[in-house]
Amino acid sequence: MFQLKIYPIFILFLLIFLNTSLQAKQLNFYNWSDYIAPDTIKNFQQKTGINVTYDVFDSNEVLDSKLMAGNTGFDVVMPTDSFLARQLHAHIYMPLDKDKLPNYEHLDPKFLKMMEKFDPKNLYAIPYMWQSTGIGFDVDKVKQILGENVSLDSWDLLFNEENIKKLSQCGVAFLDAPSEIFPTVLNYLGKDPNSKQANDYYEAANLLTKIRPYITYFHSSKYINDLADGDICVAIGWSGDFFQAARAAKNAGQKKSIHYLVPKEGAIITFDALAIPNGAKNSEEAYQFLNYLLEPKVIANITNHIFYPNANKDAKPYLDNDVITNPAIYPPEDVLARLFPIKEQSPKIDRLMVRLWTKVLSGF
Ligand code: N2P
Repeated sequence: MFQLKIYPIFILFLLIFLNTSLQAKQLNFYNWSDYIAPDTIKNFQQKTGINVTYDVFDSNEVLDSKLMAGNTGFDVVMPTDSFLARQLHAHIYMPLDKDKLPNYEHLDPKFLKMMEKFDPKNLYAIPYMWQSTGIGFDVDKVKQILGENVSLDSWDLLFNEENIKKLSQCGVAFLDAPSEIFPTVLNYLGKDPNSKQANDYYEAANLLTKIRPYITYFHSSKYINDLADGDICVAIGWSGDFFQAARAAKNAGQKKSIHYLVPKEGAIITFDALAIPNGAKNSEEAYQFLNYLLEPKVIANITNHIFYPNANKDAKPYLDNDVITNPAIYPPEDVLARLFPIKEQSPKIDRLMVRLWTKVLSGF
């Protein structure tokens, strides 16, 4: 009798135990598109047994609205510096327990210092890669259209109406990112790229509206393949993406010379950082993943694939020679001196940028 009663309870406990211990550990990672090596996630899964659900975005504005709405289910996300600062003011991230990140010591103190402007005392985020926002173009096509002797060193290439009008024949793409295009245009107009004056943004919007008819599309990731395939010939985009475009063209057997330019007037420099949203269900797995990404060999392998410089001081020996010696990936001092950061803006200016952007896009 006694045995009969205890038996089903025992089975039940055994089943519950087996179920929890056999349940695969999980991690939900939301990353920029084209921003990791093809084998990074697979290697991490093999090493740890943690199953990774991987999803991508190509816009800070999209990531931000998801995070602000809450309950995303993401355990690790990757905002860009000024968006991170704004999100930190909204208290949406967990402070990092550095004891769980023994590889944190590999980070370059120089980059941690830069990140402090956005994440004071580096409490919440880990710098991953950095970039500039410049112009990528198919050299032959641009020269064909603008002439062999055209000087390819200025934002005039796109912001001068005569030039962009001609280039529109072969296709022009702009990032769909008001947070980056407005500061870029303000800087071109000789204004503070982080201006707090509403009038400056109206002026930038006027310029954009004037050239709007010649912009084939606004999109923040499509330009990589389109440039490689010859569907466009010039784009405003993020530095590493253009080397990915050049690789795609080469792999497709095309003899194309895709160049990246930080124009003489200057360009934006941004850092992307890894952070764990509050309420993440798999924070232990998130720590394991962050610590994995901080391994010099792992992060070097990523840089070798995506052509963005990372923030890890011990990764250099593992970088491919043509990556570390490429001045467009690891820029020399005179180029670095032309780069300027974007600061966190007031909500008023943020709203103005978004409003003007909608108008520019619709062409009115
Ligand atoms: C990669 C995008 C780079 C990150 N496609 C932009 N902050």
